[in-house]
Amino acid sequence: MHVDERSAGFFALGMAKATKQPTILVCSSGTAAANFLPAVVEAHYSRIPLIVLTADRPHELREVGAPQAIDQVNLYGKFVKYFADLALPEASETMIRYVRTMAVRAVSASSGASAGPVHLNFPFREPLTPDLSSFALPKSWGADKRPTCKVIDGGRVLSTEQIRTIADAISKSERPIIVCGPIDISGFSKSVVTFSAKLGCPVLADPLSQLRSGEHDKGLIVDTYDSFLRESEIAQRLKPDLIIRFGAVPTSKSLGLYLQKHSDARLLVVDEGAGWREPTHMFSDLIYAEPIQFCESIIEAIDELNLETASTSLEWTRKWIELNRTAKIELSNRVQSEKMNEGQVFFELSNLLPQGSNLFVGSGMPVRDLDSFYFCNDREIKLFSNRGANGIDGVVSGALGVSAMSDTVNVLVLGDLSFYHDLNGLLAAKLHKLNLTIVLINNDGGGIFSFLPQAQFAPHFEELFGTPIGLDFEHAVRMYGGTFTSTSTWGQFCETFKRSLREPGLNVIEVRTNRDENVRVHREIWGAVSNAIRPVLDRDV
Ligand SMILES: Cc1ncc(C[n+]2csc(CCOP(=O)(O)OP(=O)(O)O)c2C)c(N)n1
Ligand SMILES: [Mg+2]
Repeated sequence: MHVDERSAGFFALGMAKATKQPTILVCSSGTAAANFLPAVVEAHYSRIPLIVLTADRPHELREVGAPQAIDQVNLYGKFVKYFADLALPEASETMIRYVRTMAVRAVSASSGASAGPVHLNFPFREPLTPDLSSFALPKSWGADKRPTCKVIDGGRVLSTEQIRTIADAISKSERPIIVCGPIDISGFSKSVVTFSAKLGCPVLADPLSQLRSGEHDKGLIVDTYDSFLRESEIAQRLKPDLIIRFGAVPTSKSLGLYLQKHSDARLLVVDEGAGWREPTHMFSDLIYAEPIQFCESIIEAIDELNLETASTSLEWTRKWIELNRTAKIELSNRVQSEKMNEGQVFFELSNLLPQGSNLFVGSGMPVRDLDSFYFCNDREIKLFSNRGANGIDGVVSGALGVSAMSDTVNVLVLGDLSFYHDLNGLLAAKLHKLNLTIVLINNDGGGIFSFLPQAQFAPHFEELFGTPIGLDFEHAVRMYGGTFTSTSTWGQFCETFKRSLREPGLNVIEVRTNRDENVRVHREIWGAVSNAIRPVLDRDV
């Protein structure tokens, strides 16, 4: 139960992200249903299974001025994979069979690749009061509660011929890289690192690829590319001849520009959901295949055909690893200071988060700082973010939805505007007694915009982009029964953070920063990285 449907939508989305199972959202009619739209849009683009059940008026009361009635037919437009306007309920065997089969259809449509939202609209005639005292399954269902039918999906499997052709092309590459964007498939990390080891090539891993945490081998994983690919000479000289990309489009802008710069390299995009996710339009091959199976079958084909993979230049891979090592030393040293800076939150969290934690990260600077400062570690830590549509709405609810489904440490890091946007979402923490530590990076406005060229236009920048809101969030957090601590030093932050993990419920730790100062610190760090890595390019490694 959640009173605000907009928050409820994102809460359900968080639950579905955590379980990877379709989550059901139910509401009454009218704008209640319309408030699910932002979450439905995010579910569509991030491929999360949601089943939206909306109540509606019967046909004779539609579009004739009846109260709380809006046109709900195809309300979510093309953002749902399947829509049905169901028949009025009827206690006949045929109609019960019909509605149960619709349930199977909804589950199958929402969870089949690529997963996404579906919408079933239910008309009801008055009386609308349920008789809960006599609530029982209809007799015709009998003892058998199994679905009326099952859907058997063969999945996307490439033919031997297709695999061999791709394996042959891959094995000829001298300077391959693997790029992993946001992806969450159990077992993928292990499988892609085995694949990269076979090719002997580096893996550029977005934090949301889940590759930076866990027990798999990380010897070939590059987690600092965002900082060193900013250096145009480096980006120019690291010339790949083959790029194999998995998952959604990576967060890093410098990585995007790097890939665009090398448009002559062959770009293979592997997509289990048969989508079209490559904004540069530069893919040479769009491969619709399940990623784990893809990695395994290419390795098999390379072995079977005795293809020579040693063509990957050793120097090429060593150069990437050395650049990564050097950049990481510089980033780690520079980001740590007693006076708080935003990037340090993620650096500290990659050390502080215990085994099995969930870390949800908001849009704006947090997801970018996650990319820059959250480095590889061997603990199982699951990372979440709403990267389908990159909205700053529903972040609090998304994290609470994840927390509702997992009995572990749950942490959310987000900016002040994102926090404000979904303050209503905090109600779920109180009502459902959820555990969540929120690290609120409060720079009083949209810090991300200070990095853009419009930051130079002083007279209107603050009003149109910076948008400071000057709120003291402590009152709101206390209203929902949470604790609120503002921290000003790292010692204090770490101590408060560790304490919050021992104290159940909602705990908010505010880190106050300044947007101008934040840009200065980031540029200083990137400058230092650039100085440290340039010599590596010319050095024999
Ligand atoms: C619903 C929605 N409205 C507006 C935006 C545009 N937008 C992207 S980032 C951002 C600012 C975020 O500010 P904050 O959460 O404080 O994070 P910061 O950039 O300060 O780290 C805005 C307004 C968006 N992504 N989603
Ligand atoms: Mg902010």
